[in-house]
Amino acid sequence: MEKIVILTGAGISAESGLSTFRDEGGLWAQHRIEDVATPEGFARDPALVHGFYNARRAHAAQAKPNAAHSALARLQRDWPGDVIIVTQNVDSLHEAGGAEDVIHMHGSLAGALCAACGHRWAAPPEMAVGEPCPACHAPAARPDVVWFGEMPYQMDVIYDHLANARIFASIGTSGQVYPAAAFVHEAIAGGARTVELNLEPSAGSSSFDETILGPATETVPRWVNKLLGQR
Ligand code: BV8
Repeated sequence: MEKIVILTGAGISAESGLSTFRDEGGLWAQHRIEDVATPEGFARDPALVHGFYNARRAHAAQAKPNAAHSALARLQRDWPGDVIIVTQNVDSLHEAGGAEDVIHMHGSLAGALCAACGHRWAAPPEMAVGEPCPACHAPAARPDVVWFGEMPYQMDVIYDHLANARIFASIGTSGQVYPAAAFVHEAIAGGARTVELNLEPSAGSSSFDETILGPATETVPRWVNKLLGQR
């Protein structure tokens, strides 16, 4: 049966009250990427970076999944084939909305990682500089997120899904960060039909067969109904 692969970005969580990166007043308007989303920035000022992620972890903990998150969970449940959700987001709203096996290619606020031994554990609400790793006790704990210049997670699994997708949908992403921004080309190479659902055209809109503009809480449930009704 047809496999659907869905890439999501910050725009799908915008209506849950979480800031996007590049919209007006977004996260990158408040902080320089180099300072808070690179390994060099973390080495230079770990307190600033922990503060940045502690604030986002607190906001994400208060946020509720919206109609777009739950519509994708419904698609996963009711579509006769596989529905793979790959998210660039580090919040857990897809899971809170009922989605399963979500691939967090840029990591997650819920995770902590030891930069010394690679051990992973559930992140506390607040992480502090020099926090010891529960496994090797080195003061090397960091948020388990993928910074610029670092390898996104599960890329081989993602490329395999893209090669076998019949439908590829990109939801709520500006298409400016790689390798995620190139997934549409992988999907096209595999013969998929491609659709973009976004508030405004993204950097990669011209590559898609179809672009559906509007807020995700309106466009995603309508798109899911069409797919399920159409079946
Ligand atoms: C890599 C961390 C090698 C977690 C993030 C030069 C030097 C060094 C590197 C590079 C370089 N040039 C290119 C690169 C690669 C670099 C890159 O792409 N840079 C860009 C800036 C040019 N990428 C990397 O370094 C990546 N690693 O390349 O490793 C490699 C290569 C190939 C294969 C394997 C390995 C690592 C990238 C990950 C960086 N980490 N975040 C965190 O803090 O969250 S990136 C950050 O941007 C988030 O992860 C976010 O998900 C991502 C993309 O942003 P969006 O989700 O798209 O959000 P944005 O605000 O941009 O857009 C929101 C969209 O939603 C808008 O279009 C808006 O219209 C829409 N919207 C708003 N409201 C709504 C809505 N849509 C619908 N409804 C609404 N209501």
